[in-house]
Formats: sequence, C-alpha cells, structure tokens
Amino acid sequence: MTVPTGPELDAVRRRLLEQRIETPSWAYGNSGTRFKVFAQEGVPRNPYEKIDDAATVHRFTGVAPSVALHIPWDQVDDYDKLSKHAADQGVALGTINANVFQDDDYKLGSVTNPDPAVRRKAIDHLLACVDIMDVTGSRDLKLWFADGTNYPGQDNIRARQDRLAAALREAYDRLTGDQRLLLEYKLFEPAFYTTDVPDWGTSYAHCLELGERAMVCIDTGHHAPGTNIEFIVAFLLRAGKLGAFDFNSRFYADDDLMVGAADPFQVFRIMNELVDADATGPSKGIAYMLDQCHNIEAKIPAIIRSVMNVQEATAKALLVDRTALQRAQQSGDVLTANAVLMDAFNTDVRPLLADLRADQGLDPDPIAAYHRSGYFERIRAERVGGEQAGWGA
Ligand code: RM4
Ligand code: MN
Repeated sequence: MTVPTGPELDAVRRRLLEQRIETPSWAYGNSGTRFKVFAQEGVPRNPYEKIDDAATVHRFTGVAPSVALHIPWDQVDDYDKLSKHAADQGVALGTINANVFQDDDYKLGSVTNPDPAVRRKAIDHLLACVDIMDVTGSRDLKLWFADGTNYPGQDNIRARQDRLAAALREAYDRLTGDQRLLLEYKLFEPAFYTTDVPDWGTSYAHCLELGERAMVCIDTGHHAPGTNIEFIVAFLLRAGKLGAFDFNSRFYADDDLMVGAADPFQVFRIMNELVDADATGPSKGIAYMLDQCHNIEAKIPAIIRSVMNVQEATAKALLVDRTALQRAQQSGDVLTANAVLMDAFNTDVRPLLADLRADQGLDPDPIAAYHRSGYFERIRAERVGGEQAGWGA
C-alpha cells in the first residue's frame, strides 16, 4: 500500500495535526521497580523543572502541549504560579491525578478503608485535587485506587464497593463546569486478592451511576495478558463513556514501558477503533495521555519516542481504506477485510510524519533534534544538588 495523495492525504494530515498527547510529570522523574530506583543525571528536582522537560518534548514533537500532574508528588504552594510557568514554557497543566496510595494510613485501603477517619482523609484529598483544578483550569480529575485486599475474608467486598461509591459521589458532586472525573482500573497490584476497581466493567458501572461527567480511563498496561483492549475501546466509545487513555506497554504486568514498544500492532488496533469513531481529535473529549516510567532509558527522548509511536499508530489507522473495509465486511469477505487493515498497518508512515513536522517548522527527526539541541547537557550541568524528583517525591 502506498500513502495516498491529494485531498485524501490532506484529510489524514489534518487529523494528525489536531492530535494532542499529554505527557506525565512523573515520567520525567526517577523511577524503578520495588527492587531499585536508578537515579539519572539531569532529572528535575521540582514540578517546575518537570514542566520544563515536558515543554521540551512539546517543542520537538509539536503535539504534546500539556502535562499531567500527580498530587502530592507535584504539590506546590502556588498553582497559579505553576500554571503561569507552564504557559511561559509553551505548555498547559493538564489532568490532575490524585494519589491516595502512599500514606501509612492507606495500608487497608483509602476510600474503601474500613476506618471512616481514613476514608474521610482520602476523600478530602480528592476534593483538594478539585480545588487545584479550579486554579489550574484542568478539566480532568483522574482517580486510580490501590485499594483492595490480600486475603480471602480480609474485608467485606460489597461493603467496600459501597464505600467506593460514596467517595466517588462526593468527589463527583464537587466538580463544576466542564470538569470531569476519570476512573481508572487495574487488575491487581498492590492488592493481590481483590482489587476494588479491577476492570473496565467496574469502572463503567460506577461511572454510569455517577453521571455523564464520569468517564472510564483505559491504562493499556492494566489488563490480564491477552485482553482485547480494542474491544473495550469500541464498547466504551459506543456508550459515550471513554474519557481517557493512559498509554504504555506491558510484557508481563503493569510494566509502564514506552507505548508501542511491546506491541505496536495493538496500538494500531486501538487507534483504528478511535479513527473509525472519528475520536482522535479534541472534539470527542478523549484525553490521550502517557503513563510511563523510564527506569533505565533516558527519559526525555523516551517520551519523545512514545509520542511518535502514538502518532505512527494513528497515521496507520488513518490510512485504513474504510470504504474497502466496509465493503468487505458487508459481503462477508473475511480475508479482504483483514488484508485492508494489514495493508495500512504495514505501511511505513515515517516519511509522512517527517514531512508533516517539516511543514510545521519542526525538525523531521525529533529525537535527533533533541540530542543536537544541547538541552540535556544544560540540565545535566544545572540540576546539581537538591533532591531529584522520584517515586514519593
Ligand atoms: C498506577 C496508575 C496511575 C498512575 C500511578 C503512578 O498504576 O497507572 O494512573 O498514576 O500508577
Ligand atoms: Mn495509569
């Protein structure tokens, strides 16, 4: 298959130009596994420096104009000042991620904890996150709960769902304007026996109960092996409940590797559903975010690579000949239908994306341009002393 020309190509380019990918503040900090966190040179020491790195990713890719914050990792005294700093660097503050998984109090859960005082503390944190959104202008509050149990009998599963529903209701009712609540799910970890929001169905059911501004967030690393994620995407799109993605790759569990590194075909299949529903641009309100940790690789180029991987999958999905696909589907021509998809997936879209960047005044090769820019040499020299941002920081 060759890349189309003329008006067809223009349409593909228009879609690619309107795509937005949000990068996560925590991906710029140090991370690791439970065995070791490896420090890197030039790592940000505070949210301001994380934003500088996010702005650098945007400068070279042109499609990453916002950065997600994680509270309290990115806690500052003055969020207005942080917003202005972001704007000065050419980016905006995006989704606010609540963190109710790192206090000793949360050993038996946060919003589902059997102790009402702990639940109150967790809910208050969620409400405080909405206060921050009011200042930063962020649209989305993203909730991921580490809540669950490790042993059969440890707690009442139904009672925990009731506590969860009550907490979500309080947070949801605190939203104003176009603010939204995104509920993420994850199969297991840190809880090993039951998890209170283990899957998209649980998240979907709670979001339905809450109301139209509650939407599901799909973290691509949070499923059992072999799960058909594009089916979940299609289902939620149809239900109008797909709010966001946390993109990353997994080989085994929640590996948080660069999106598209493990299975670029899966990212293509996901993007194919989104293109088919005309949902890759901002109009459908789906937040395309990365949620990654770069434990052993250089962080900024890894994030640039991830952004490019999402763009490549999107470009390929945009190349699918939808007329031919529909014709084949309707006539029951299984092999042709499959071939139409594979033709698009097997097309090299890198020249198309390079041209698009050049037309925007960007370097066609963002990673090479980043390496040439001297940015890393500068942060390595400047960011000496102080405490590097990392897990828990
Ligand atoms: C969780 C989940 C959340 C992320 C944290 C750091 O597994 O993916 O989205 O904020 O990790
Ligand atoms: Mn996530």
